[in-house]
Amino acid sequence: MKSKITIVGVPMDLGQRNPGVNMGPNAMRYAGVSEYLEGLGYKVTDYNDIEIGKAEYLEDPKINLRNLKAVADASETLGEKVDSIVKSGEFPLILGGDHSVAIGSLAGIAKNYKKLGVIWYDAHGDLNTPETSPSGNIHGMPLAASLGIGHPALTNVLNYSPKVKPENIVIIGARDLDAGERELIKARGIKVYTMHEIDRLGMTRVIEETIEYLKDRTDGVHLSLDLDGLDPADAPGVGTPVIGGISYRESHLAMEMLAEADIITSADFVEVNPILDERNRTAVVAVKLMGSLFGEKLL
Ligand code: HAR
Ligand code: MN
Ligand code: MN
Ligand code: MN
Repeated sequence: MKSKITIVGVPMDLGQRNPGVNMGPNAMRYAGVSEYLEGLGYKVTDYNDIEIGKAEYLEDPKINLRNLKAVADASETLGEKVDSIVKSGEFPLILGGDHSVAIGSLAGIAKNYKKLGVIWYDAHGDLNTPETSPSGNIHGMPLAASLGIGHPALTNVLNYSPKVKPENIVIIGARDLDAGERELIKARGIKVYTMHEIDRLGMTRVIEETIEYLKDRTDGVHLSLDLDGLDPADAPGVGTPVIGGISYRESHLAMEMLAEADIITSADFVEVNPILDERNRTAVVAVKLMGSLFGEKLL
């Protein structure tokens, strides 16, 4: 793991409809993210928040993409910032914001890796396109966009596409997939550990297999952790909770195993919504998971 971490806050709420997720970065700051990671021996710089445009009053009814321009613009800004962080030899730690922020994260990161791996820790696949999306919400589309599938304003951030190949992706925690997403997973052969596999194999084996799968075929691995991958009992402050999720203990173990394997080269933690939360618990959970990811030992 790199010894320097640069935090970028992305107060993005335009990829979905619940107010409050724009306050996610500050919720994680109040949960002590910088101090905690410094306590683990890292040099932490908080770049503060990138600027987000305004919601659109008039939507184009022909395209099923809410706030396309503002989301695409923020993705370009974030992509450039993240690219410069990677080029300075620092670990980019992006705090969301709704999951549409991963479009910009991956745009900046993937420029620096020929074979970037992605672990998508999420209740959802985020593999929708304007054609398949039931909501028009862009936070349901970032993984598809990063594969080069969807509207050009989202697939071509930083003027290249795709950011990641289907065989270099592992989705963990899926339990709410739309019909078009299931088709895409099958057609492209994306590796998915749904809750069914997590129950049957246990998180230990799921992460062992994930590491084994990604280790040799990739030259860097981005962890995109959507807090709704966890069960709402452990992470209630999210906009689209789905029961039957991954526990805090399992997630904590997953992060420790990834730390031990030392394969993660960048990360985003997204969908923390303090308005929907209970006493900032979900932000605290996010920060604790970051501690484990960055190698915290109990003894
Ligand atoms: N699949 C649904 C849609 O496209 C719900 C997506 C919810 N997405 C997130 N990110 N919270 O995982 O609208
Ligand atoms: Mn997501
Ligand atoms: Mn999700
Ligand atoms: Mn532990």
